[in-house]
Amino acid sequence: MAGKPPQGDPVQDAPQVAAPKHAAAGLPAIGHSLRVAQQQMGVRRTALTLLRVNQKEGFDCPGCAWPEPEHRHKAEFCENGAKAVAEEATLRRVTPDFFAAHTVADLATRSGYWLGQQGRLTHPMYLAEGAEHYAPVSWERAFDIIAEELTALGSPDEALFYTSGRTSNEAAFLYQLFAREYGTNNLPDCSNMCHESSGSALSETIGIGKGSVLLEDLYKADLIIVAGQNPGTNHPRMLSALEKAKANGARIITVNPLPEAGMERFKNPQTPQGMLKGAALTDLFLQIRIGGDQALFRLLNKLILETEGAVDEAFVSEHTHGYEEFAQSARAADWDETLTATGLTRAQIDETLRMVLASKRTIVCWAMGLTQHKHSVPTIREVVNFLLLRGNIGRPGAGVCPVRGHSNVQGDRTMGIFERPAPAFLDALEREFGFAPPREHGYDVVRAIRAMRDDKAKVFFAMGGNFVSASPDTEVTEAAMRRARLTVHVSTKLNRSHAVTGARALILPTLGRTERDLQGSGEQVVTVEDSMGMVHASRGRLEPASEHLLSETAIVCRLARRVLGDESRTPWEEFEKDYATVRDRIARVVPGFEDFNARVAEPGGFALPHAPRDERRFPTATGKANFTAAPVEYPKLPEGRLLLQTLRSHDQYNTTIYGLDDRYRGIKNGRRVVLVNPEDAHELGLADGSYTDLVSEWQDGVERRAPGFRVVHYPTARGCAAAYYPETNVLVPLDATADTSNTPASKSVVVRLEQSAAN
Ligand SMILES: Nc1nc2c(c(=O)[nH]1)N[C@H]1C(S)=C(S)[C@@H](COP(=O)(O)OP(=O)(O)OC[C@H]3O[C@@H](n4cnc5c(=O)[nH]c(N)nc54)[C@H](O)[C@@H]3O)O[C@H]1N2
Ligand SMILES: Nc1nc2c(c(=O)[nH]1)N[C@H]1C(S)=C(S)[C@@H](COP(=O)(O)OP(=O)(O)OC[C@H]3O[C@@H](n4cnc5c(=O)[nH]c(N)nc54)[C@H](O)[C@@H]3O)O[C@H]1N2
Ligand SMILES: [Mo]
Repeated sequence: MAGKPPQGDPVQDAPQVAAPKHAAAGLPAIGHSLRVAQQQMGVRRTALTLLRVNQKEGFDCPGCAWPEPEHRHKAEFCENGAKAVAEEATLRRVTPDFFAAHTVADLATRSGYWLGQQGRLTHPMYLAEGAEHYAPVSWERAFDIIAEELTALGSPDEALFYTSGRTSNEAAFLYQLFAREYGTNNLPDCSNMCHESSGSALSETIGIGKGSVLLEDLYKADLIIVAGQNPGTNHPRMLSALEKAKANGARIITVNPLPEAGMERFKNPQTPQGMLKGAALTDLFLQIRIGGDQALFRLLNKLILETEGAVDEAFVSEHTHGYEEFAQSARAADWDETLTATGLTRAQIDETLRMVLASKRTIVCWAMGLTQHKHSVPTIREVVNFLLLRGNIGRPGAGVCPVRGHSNVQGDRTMGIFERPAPAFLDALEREFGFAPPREHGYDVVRAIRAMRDDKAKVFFAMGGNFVSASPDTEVTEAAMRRARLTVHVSTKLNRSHAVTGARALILPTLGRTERDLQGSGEQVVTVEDSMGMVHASRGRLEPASEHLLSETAIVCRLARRVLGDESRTPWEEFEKDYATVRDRIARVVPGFEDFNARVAEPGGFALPHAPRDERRFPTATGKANFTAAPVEYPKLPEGRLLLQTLRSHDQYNTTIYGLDDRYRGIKNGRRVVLVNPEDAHELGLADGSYTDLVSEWQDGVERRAPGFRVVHYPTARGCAAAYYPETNVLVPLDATADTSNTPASKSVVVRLEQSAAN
């Protein structure tokens, strides 16, 4: 029953294109996921594993951060959740023999797809300085090597501790504790590339960087605006929630440069009715130009201000600050400029306004389409202005809903994975653990890359993720990584970051969510926090992929003991033995986790407090919810250029490529495609099916080129183009980031399309 071996590499990238679909999920989704799962796991394991996803006694799906509904179907089924599980529970293995057969140089020529398809890592592996192959190494020796390099540094700030968002609360808490006891706040994380703009905008305006709605709120809303998000692929379980909201009378506006199948029609695989016909989700589709959202919300705000009785005066006067200045800027919004920025019509905006005014309870959901632009923070602040105006925060059925990506990315932040920790958090650590944590801010992702490039950081340690492929400006990032003395990756699967290394490198293989975690005190559970601030337990059931794996928690504890030695008074050994003792400490350090062990033992877990949601209290500098005013920005393109967004296909999880299809968009068997509006393509002389290079233009004058993309005529907004990440990360300049949040502007890359030399 072993999984089928992967295909050879180079992967044949030969895209075939058909018309895009207008509905998501349904029977094809089930068939598709079962096929992928059985290739990886065989039939029996597929059945056993998929039944445990997101059940109260099971493990948290390692897919997205969408919350679990109260009444779960037998299997809270989701095609892409099933694929995420299959990738982890695969029966394929990457053993020391594999590394003996492949040099690191060879691995660096392979596609990310091929690397990931090789299976689970089984042994700690070490690449010695000057060596061509990774060789097996004992855990003790691995920790010695890390300790040697960390001790040799001129300052703890020359080390970087990256985190990807699958790490459990327990492991994350200990990891940041270790980094700070060692002496640095250099804790960059995937959030820096993801929802950092949401965190920045929300902390400043409502006083907490998290969403203010629970799942029940969606069911109570009159109007849900989904802006810059493709839930059909990236948060498929959200479609069931939207379906239920609609059944309860909600209306839905979708704001997106692309018509995404999931938002058009959802065929719920849990119900017979859904299977056959499905439910239309979107009532109004606003096909916006990339980066036009701030202008759109600004004009809506002006129109609300101009409508008699539309503003919730009582809420504004009691709970907000900065109204006058904001209102002045909103009144200056210009129709013509907005129509240019958004590409929308007057009629569409009038219709939007009617729906907005008809709603007493409005929610705005968003994801990467709003967060990865230069002006993302002011854009999200404008969304907050929009909601504050009509009192849509802190009442049932209303609020802000940034939909997170990685399954525990929100929890990791709550646990202190942050390069700019709040002083109160550090004070609590100091009280609890009796050491003086560093106070100076650390590096985020972009600054970490610069630090390696400039030889200011020399040890790179990653708790999960695939840093070189996920980060912008691939060539710059890879060159920076190669300058490091030591790169270490705690990983489940092989990826490109294992092949682009510092002088020395380590791969530390770890348990996944689906696997049994046995420690001194017995079987352990871990905890996670979803996108709506619900904390619950996750218990793995499968036998670990190899007997040589350590849990992330155990890796941190052993590393900390080895590096910090007797200087640390933290009971690392006890923590490793019994994760409940870690939760006791979290309960004393992180607000909202009081009585953590008891509360997380309850089926379904508990909700973290959220002052704006729970009591309309806004813990900001002014003590109120802050209206903000900023100039309207939107991308302005030079003649003959397009604005490229880099996004996900249906067959990938970030840099993990499940397959070469993007079913809903009608693309098969290839990823090097660029979607272009047919009229733009006509003007630029780009025939459908022709091949082009994408060349990014940025003020530094450096030419960044991604060669050989098949042109697909596609109904995206005018002036816009789309292509997949991570193949296009080479085009995103390191310095092209969002103001304030410093998130790479991966959704607005100015490109010109040049005929490919090869064709
Ligand atoms: N299966 C699967 N699930 C995932 C992931 C995955 O890779 N695969 N990744 C996880 C992670 S880490 C994250 S962060 C989320 C990502 O979830 P999404 O944010 O849905 O992911 P993207 O593919 O980046 O899609 C961005 C969407 O925004 C739209 N968009 C782009 N620019 C603009 C704009 O300027 N304005 C507006 N209004 N819309 C715009 C795009 O057309 C697209 O629909 O998903 C998580 N879940
Ligand atoms: N151009 C462009 N770039 C982007 C984005 C974009 O939209 N466009 N999106 C950005 C976003 S939103 C994000 S979140 C980042 C993602 O950045 P990362 O989180 O760094 O990348 P992933 O691809 O999610 O990481 C995959 C790797 O994680 C490891 N892994 C999986 N599960 C586990 C586990 O349980 N434990 C451990 N230790 N390791 C595990 C596996 O080895 C796998 O190869 O990328 C960002 N980069
Ligand atoms: Mo993300």
